[in-house]
Amino acid sequence: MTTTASLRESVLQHLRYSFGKDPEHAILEDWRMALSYAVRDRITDAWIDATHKTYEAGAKRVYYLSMEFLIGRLIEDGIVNLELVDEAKAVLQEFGKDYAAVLADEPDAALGNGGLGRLAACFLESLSTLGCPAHGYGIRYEHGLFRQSFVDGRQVEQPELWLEQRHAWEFERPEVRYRIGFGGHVDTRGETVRWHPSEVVDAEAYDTPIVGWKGRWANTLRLWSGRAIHPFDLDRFNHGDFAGAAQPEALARTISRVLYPDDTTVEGKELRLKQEYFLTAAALRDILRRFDNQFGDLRKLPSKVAIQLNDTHPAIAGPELVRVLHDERGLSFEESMEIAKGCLSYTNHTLLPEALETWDEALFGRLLPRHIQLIDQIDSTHAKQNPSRLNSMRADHQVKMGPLSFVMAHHVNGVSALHTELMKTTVFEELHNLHPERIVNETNGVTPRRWLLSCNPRLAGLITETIGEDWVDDLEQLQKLEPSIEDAAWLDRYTQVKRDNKAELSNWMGQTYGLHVDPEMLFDVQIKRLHEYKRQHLNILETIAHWAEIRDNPNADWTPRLKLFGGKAAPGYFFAKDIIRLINDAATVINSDPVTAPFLKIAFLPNYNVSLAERMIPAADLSEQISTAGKEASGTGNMKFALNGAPTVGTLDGANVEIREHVGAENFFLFGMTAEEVMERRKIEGHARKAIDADPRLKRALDLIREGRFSPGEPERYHGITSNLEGADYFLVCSDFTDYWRAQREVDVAFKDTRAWAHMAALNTARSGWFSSDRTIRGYMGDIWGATSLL
Ligand code: NBG
Repeated sequence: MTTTASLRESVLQHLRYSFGKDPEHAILEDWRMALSYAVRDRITDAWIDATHKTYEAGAKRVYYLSMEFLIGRLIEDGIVNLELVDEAKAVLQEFGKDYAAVLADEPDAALGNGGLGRLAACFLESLSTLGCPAHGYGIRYEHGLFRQSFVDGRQVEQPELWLEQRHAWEFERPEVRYRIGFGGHVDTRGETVRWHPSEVVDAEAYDTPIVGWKGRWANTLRLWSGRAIHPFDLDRFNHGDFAGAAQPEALARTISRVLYPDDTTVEGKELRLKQEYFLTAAALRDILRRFDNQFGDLRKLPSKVAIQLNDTHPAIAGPELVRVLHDERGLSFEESMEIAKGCLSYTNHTLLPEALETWDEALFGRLLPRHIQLIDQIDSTHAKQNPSRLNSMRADHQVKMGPLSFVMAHHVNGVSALHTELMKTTVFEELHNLHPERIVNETNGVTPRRWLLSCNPRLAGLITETIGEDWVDDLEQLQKLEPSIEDAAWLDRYTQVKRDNKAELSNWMGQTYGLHVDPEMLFDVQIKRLHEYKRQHLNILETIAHWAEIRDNPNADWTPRLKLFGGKAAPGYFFAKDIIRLINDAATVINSDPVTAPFLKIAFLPNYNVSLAERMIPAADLSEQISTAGKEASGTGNMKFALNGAPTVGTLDGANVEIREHVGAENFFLFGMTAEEVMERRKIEGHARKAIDADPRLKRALDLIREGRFSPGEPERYHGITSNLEGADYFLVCSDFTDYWRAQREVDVAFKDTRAWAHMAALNTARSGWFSSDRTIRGYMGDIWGATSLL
């Protein structure tokens, strides 16, 4: 039987026996589910095989603990990795179903905020592609990141209901349940210490197989869901208290109800801490159960188990593992600490001080009374071992999760070369000096399967035709494109790919938002979470200044540009929400200006998520990576753009530095201050004012905003923004404006020469191979985990 015929048979089987439909009555969702199940069956075979192989080899397993997995849709991942694209299209076509529509029917699982969560998802896919035995552990949030819409330009948040439609990818594991406790008291009898929690919930497992390239291997993403121990109180029910009877279940579920919509500060303090402990405790219980079944001797734990803490969110893993080994399994405290340290490693993802987790000791002690004792013991042990140490992880009535993670980890890594160096001189300066071998760098990467092969089939096709398909899991092979880039005919094909991608995006924007743009314009894209350090306001200021200049001189030879934005602001981050509204307001005014319309358009696409990124990135001409230097730990969007042939306009920040090194300085539009210059500039009194006085364009843009040009009838609407920029301007928007403007005008000139531009774009593709998450994961396996591939 051909592959198409067998896929067809299994789709029809599922339609009939899993969903009780025949093709005549199946709705779109039935087709999507049946196709997903047919694909899932094939993944499941690889998955079960991989599990057997791991057991047989007695291999070390990697456990990636993360509060976020921004996996997006999975159907295309499965189809592409199993190389079933043509077959799936053929089967659907036979029944008159549109492949793209079926794929788009899957809800986008937004179980993450941004970079950290998407990185975790790319890592899972690379771990499978490389055949490294691994589990991702996270929380099965019923509501992922909120859905964003705009009302009068303002962000409005609605709950995300990804589980409302049927979800094809998870296997419920009701038999895998762990009891997780909170609160209560600690009993000490001589050497024996016991924690007696006052509140308990069950963590129930849901497994999603994550398949790698060509289906050679699949690992597990295990997500925990909160369940009540006694879900239903019959007694209360019988006394007529119907709502109360169901209360235990409702309360238990609260723990896995929402993803906190903020990747820099922590809200809903107590519930968030509960979530962190819930995830971590359940994962450790599961890890130890698996270890006990296979190996038994706890001293071997570090040689069989590598646990990666994705940021400090699961930092409680240190004291929890010590608690289990010491209190429950009877090892000495010192040995427990050593074993825990042998298993744990920690990735830092940000230097923003407000994002480094600390917990009020009263709250912490109330919720985790045994853990706070253990943290004190860990801290004093560390202090004893390092008599010169000045800073404790327990100061100012706080528990500091950064230092705790550092002390309990055998390795600590940053996510780009610059960020790693800055870690050593800022947040972890003292600990780094005490343990100079502990910090290592693992520059982030992105999976080429999703971020090129599936999202950009035209470009992937041209690449494969030119150099064969080995690049898909060996991305550095893209270098082999370089000779072709010197061939004008090839370059024209490369340009045509981009043109087609742009036409597709602009058609889609037209159909979806009634937004009509000329695909010949330069597509200038900034998509990421809204944050002052990412400086979407620098971008809109430059746009406004540019608009004013076009109006002054409408007959000049302007390069037509579409400014595209996407991104969500944390609901409580009012400044960021104002920036969104300003961009939308500016779009309303500028897009309806007949004088400038041929040259400048602005669009902020709502509800930015993984699926939208997959649409936008292949169509981008220019990638905006304009953070204040020193603030963006790495960035991963920057890599996706470069790979898809969009040169960067950017600062020397995060992985931009390495992107520029790889693609070549001449293929990168650099501007702005360096991290060092930023620190110096901040010391200059009135730096913003000086910058404004020196640049009439900047002054004019700020004046237009302040005077209400974009908020007619309410000039004060953006005075929060203008006064911030004219005053403190902590993120140095004004100081970097002039150089940003210069870089943008260089972009204008460069874009006019279509061939030269294509040359630059294509070199970005050819030289981005290093930014594969396969390379990153190999780095973690070798430098940190001591794990090997079983393929
Ligand atoms: C983010 C950084 C990004 C980085 C990703 C992944 C958090 C807390 N940090 O620069 O801001 O690319 O992590 O490492 O989400």
